[in-house]
Amino acid sequence: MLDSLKIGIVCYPTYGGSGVVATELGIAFAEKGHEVHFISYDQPFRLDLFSDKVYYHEVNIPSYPLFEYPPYELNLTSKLVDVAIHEKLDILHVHYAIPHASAAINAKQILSTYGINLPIITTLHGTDITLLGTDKSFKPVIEYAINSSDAVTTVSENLKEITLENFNIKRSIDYVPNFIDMKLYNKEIDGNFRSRYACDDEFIITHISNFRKVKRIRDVITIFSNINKSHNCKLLMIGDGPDRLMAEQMCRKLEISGSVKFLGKLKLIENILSLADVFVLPSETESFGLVALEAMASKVAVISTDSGGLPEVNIDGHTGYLSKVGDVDKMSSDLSNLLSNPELLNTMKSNAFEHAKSFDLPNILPMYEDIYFKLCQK
Ligand code: GMT
Repeated sequence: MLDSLKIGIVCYPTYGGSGVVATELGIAFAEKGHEVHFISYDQPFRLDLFSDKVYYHEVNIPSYPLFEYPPYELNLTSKLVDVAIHEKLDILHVHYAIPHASAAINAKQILSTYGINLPIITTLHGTDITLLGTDKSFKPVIEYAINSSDAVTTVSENLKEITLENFNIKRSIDYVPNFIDMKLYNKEIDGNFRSRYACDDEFIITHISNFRKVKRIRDVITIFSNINKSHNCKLLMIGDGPDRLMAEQMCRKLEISGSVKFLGKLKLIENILSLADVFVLPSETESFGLVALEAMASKVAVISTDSGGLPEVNIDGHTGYLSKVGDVDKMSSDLSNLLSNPELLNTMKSNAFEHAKSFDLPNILPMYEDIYFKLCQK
């Protein structure tokens, strides 16, 4: 029986939860003695570990005048076949349906012509189902990739339900929640560091995302502007993306730029989260909301919408508050209520921390490991 595996991991390398989960998972497996091969078009942004158990294989995308659109999926497929053969992979774990799961299924079929059976586990993260999945031009590919994978997982119960509702799924789907490594959190607040962002008597509100439309950045600024009138506070905006300029312009127009700092893409978000009091996530949809969990692990209360899997992470009235998408008035009054009641805020902060512990890495890693070993023993 195998006791250590050679695991291929395919993920998006960019600033986003699926890449974070895939990277942290790979690092954790390497620490358990498995050999992990990351395959992507760029170094995953949280992968800065030097270890003899972790390898990174870059997918190169040559440009030919004939191709108006570079065929990334085919380059990825070829790379997967090459890595699987030469690194003797036991299993391939792909994060995100398009194009990763579909390239993996293609690679699996090619490998079968070499007499190699490579089990594929696909993890669905959200937008591949909730946004791309509703686009009819992708639906047959996503459906085929899900049905042809050897195991499929979703990061929330809600995402599992939505997948089963929207696609003709002919296989079982396992729910494996996202996780955080609690060891990285639970740090004492460094007063000197905090004073660079806010005065002692000011609260720190944060938001972290890739500033895409789905994150409703406008709502974050509106909520802050509403409460900034009556509370001493600063807003730290972490991340970058299409709506950043709009957000900066909105702050200038509302004359709150002095209280809002845009910090860009930060790698070690646990440092900045350790300074925060409340995290605001007014997303249109969120399959899980990993950043909310990261905030909770940092003892930060959460004001979020109730969309997708968020109620599985942020417990209404216990770790923070939930509101309907777009209800900035309720989100502003919930935030104001928290800032006006230090005792309530502290209770919610410690509830958030306690609830985050149930998503600690040692609780979740065995769920994936069990699936891996089951597939490899078949
Ligand atoms: O939310 C994003 O824009 C990034 C996206 C991704 O693919 O990385 O995040 C999705 O996966 C995360 C990890 O599983 C989840 O925590 C996010 O909720 C999910 N985003 C959406 O559903 C919008």
